[in-house]
Amino acid sequence: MADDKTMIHLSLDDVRDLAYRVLRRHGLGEAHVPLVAETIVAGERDGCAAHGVYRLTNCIRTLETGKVNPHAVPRIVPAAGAVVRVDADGGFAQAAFDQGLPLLVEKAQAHGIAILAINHCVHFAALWPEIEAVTAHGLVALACTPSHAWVAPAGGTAPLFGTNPIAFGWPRPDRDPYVFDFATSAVARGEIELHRRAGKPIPEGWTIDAQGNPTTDPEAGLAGALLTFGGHKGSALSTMVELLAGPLIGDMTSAESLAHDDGALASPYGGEIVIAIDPAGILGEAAAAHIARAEALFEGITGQGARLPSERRFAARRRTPAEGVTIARELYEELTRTA
Ligand code: NDP
Ligand code: PYC
Repeated sequence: MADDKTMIHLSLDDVRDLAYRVLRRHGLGEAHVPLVAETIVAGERDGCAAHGVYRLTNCIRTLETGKVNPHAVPRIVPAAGAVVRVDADGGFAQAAFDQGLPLLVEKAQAHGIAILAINHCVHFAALWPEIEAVTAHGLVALACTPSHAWVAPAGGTAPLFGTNPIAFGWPRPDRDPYVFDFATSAVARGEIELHRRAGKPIPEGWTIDAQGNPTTDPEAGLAGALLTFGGHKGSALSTMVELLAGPLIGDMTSAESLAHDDGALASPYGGEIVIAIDPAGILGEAAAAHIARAEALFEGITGQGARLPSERRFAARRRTPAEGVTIARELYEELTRTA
C-alpha cells in the first residue's frame, strides 16, 4: 500500500504510537492512556475510520477544554441485585467500562441478566469493543448511549436527539460473534465530519440545513440537523436510547449533554447502559443447543448472498495487522504537529 499526496500508510504500531503520544501530550492520565489509545487502534484495525485516528481530534478538544477529567478514578457504586453502577468520575468511558465488566459478567451469570449503568462519562467511541468484551464471556449483549443533540426527530427540523448508537452482540461458538452497532441517525456524525474534511458531498437523506432543507453539503448539514435512519422508526429508537441511557440511569439526555458542553465542541458527556444476558440463566443446560440453533438463522442470511453485520469489520481485523492502514495525510500531519 503506497503513500500518495492525500493519504499516508501506517502500521497498527504506528497508529498506536501516535495515539499514545497525542494523548500523553494533551495531559491524559497514565491509567487512561492505554485504554483510550487501544480504542483508537481498534477503530483503525477494524476499518472504522470515523472512530479511529480521527477521534484523537475530539480527544484533544475534550482534554483542552477541560470537558473530561484526565485523571478520573472510576468507582463502583453500591447497587442491589442484577444492577452494576459505575461512576466514571467525569473521565473517558473506557476505564469505567473496564471497572464494571467483571461484576456485570458475575451478576449476569448469577441472575441470568444484569445491567451495567455507567454515569458521568465522556463517550467518543464505537460500542462494538464493549459488546465484544461481553460476548467473549458467552453472554448476549445490548448497549446504547446518547450523545449531543444533533439529530432532528422524524417530522421535525430542530436537533434534539444524539446520534444515539445501539449495539447488539450474540456469542457464536468458535466463531466471531454476531454484532451490529449503528447510530440511530442516518449515519454517525463522524462520517459527515470525514466528508467535510475531505471536501466531499454527503448523500441525500443524511442531513437538513439550518432552514430545514435537504442538503448534501456536509458543512450545512452539520450546522443544521442530521436525520434519523428509517424515519419514524429510527426516531423512536433514538428516543429509547435517550430514555434508557439518560433518565433511567439518572444521567443526561443529548440536549442536556450539549447544554453542558456550552460551546466547547467536546465529546458527549453522560451515561451508557450495557445489558448482559446469560442464555444459561434462561435455559439451563439446554442453552448450548439453542445457541447452536441460531447458526441456522445466520446461514439463512449469508446463504442468500447477504452479509452479516461486522463481517466487513472482522475481515479488516484479519488484514490490517499485516497490511497496515491508510489515513488522510492532512489528519496525520495535524496530529503529529500536536504530539
Ligand atoms: P453504519 O451505518 O455503517 O452501520 C454500521 C453497522 O451496520 C455495522 O455493524 C456494520 O457492519 C453494519 N452494516 C453496514 N452495511 C451492512 C450491510 N450491507 N449488511 C450488513 N450489515 C451492514 O454505521 P453508523 O454510521 O450508523 O455508526 C458507526 C459507528 O459509530 C458505530 O460503531 C457506533 O457505535 C458509532 N457511534 C458512536 C456514538 C457515540 O456516542 N459513542 C454515536 C454515534 C455513532 P460492518 O462494520 O461490518 O460494516
Ligand atoms: O459519530 O456521531 C458520532 C459520534 C458521537 C460520539 C461519538 N461518535
